[in-house]
Amino acid sequence: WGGLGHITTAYIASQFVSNSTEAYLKHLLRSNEPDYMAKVASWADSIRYTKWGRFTSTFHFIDAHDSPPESCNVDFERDCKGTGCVITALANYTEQSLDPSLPPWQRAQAAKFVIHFVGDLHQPLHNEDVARGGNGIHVKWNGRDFNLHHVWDSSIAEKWLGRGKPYPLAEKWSRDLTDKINGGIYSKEKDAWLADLDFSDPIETAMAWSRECNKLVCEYVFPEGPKAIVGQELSGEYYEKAAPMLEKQVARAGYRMAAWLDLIVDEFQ
Ligand code: DCM
Ligand code: DCM
Ligand code: DCM
Ligand code: ZN
Ligand code: ZN
Repeated sequence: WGGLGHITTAYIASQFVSNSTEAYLKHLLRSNEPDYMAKVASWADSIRYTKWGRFTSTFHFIDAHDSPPESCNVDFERDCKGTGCVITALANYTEQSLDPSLPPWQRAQAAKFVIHFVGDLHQPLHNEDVARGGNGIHVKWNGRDFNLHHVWDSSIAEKWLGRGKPYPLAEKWSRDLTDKINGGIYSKEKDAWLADLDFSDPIETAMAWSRECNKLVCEYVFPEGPKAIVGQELSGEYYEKAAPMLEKQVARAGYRMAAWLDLIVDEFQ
C-alpha cells in the first residue's frame, strides 16, 4: 500500500490491541502518542531503496505465478523468492520481535516490519506476479497515465477518502472501519477473519491470508485478464467495484495486525 493504506491499517490495529500490547509497543517504539503505530507503518518502504535496506526489497510481496482471471492461486514453494518474500519476512520479523536475546532497537525494528508486512500482505497485487505485481501495466486514472500497481496502492483509496492530509484522513478512515468491525457490516465476519490465525505456524497463517487476497486478483483486479486492462480508464466503474473490496482488505489487515501483535506481546512477556 501507499501511505494512506499503511497508516490506516496501523491506526485500526492500535484501536484493537490489548492494553499490555499498547504499553509494550509504546515503550519499544519510544512514543506515548496515539499514532505510535501509524507513524512507523511506512518506515519499511523508506528503507528499501537505501544501501543497507536493499536486502528487504523483495520482502513486501509474493509473486503468485498463476494465470488470472481463469486461475488464481499462490504456492509458497513455487512463489516465494530465494531472497525472501512477504511470507518469510512476516515469519522472520515476528520471531525477532519476540526474541528476548535481541537488543531493544532490533526488536523495535522487527515490530515495524511486522506492522508493515501485515499491511502489504492484504494488497491484492502484492500477491500476484503478472507484470511485477501490475507495475508494468499502463492504465488511465482521471485521464492520466499511471501503472496498475500504483492505482491499487494509492489512487483508489485517495479517491475513496477525498482530499486532505494523510494522517487525519487515515485516522478518520480507521475510526469508520473500527465501527464497521465492532457493530457494522463486518461485525458478523470479524471472528472468521481470525480463523486462520495460528501463532505456532506463521508461514501457514500468512499463506492463508495470501490465498484469500490472491483470489481477489481474479475477481477485482483482472476481471477480464491482464491484457484487457491495458490503457483502460479505471476511475469509473472499475473503481466503484474495487473500492469496497479494498476497504475490507484494509479493515482485515488492521484487525489481524492487532491480533498478531497481541500474540507477540503475550509470548514475549
Ligand atoms: N541498521 C539498522 N538501522 C540503521 C542502520 C543499521 O537497523 N539505521 C542495522 C543494519 C545491520 C545492523 O543494524 O543489521 C548493524 O548495522 P551497522 O553495522 O551499520 O551498525
Ligand atoms: N538481523 C537478524 N538477526 C540477527 C541480527 C540481525 O535478523 N541475529 C537483522 C537486522 C537487520 C537485518 O537482519 O534488520 C540485516 O542484518 P545485518 O545487516 O546485520 O546482516
Ligand atoms: N511490487 C510487487 N510485486 C513485485 C514487485 C514490486 O508487489 N513483483 C511492489 C512493491 C512496491 C511497488 O510494487 O509496493 C513498487 O516496487 P518497485 O519499486 O520495486 O518496482
Ligand atoms: Zn505496493
Ligand atoms: Zn511495502
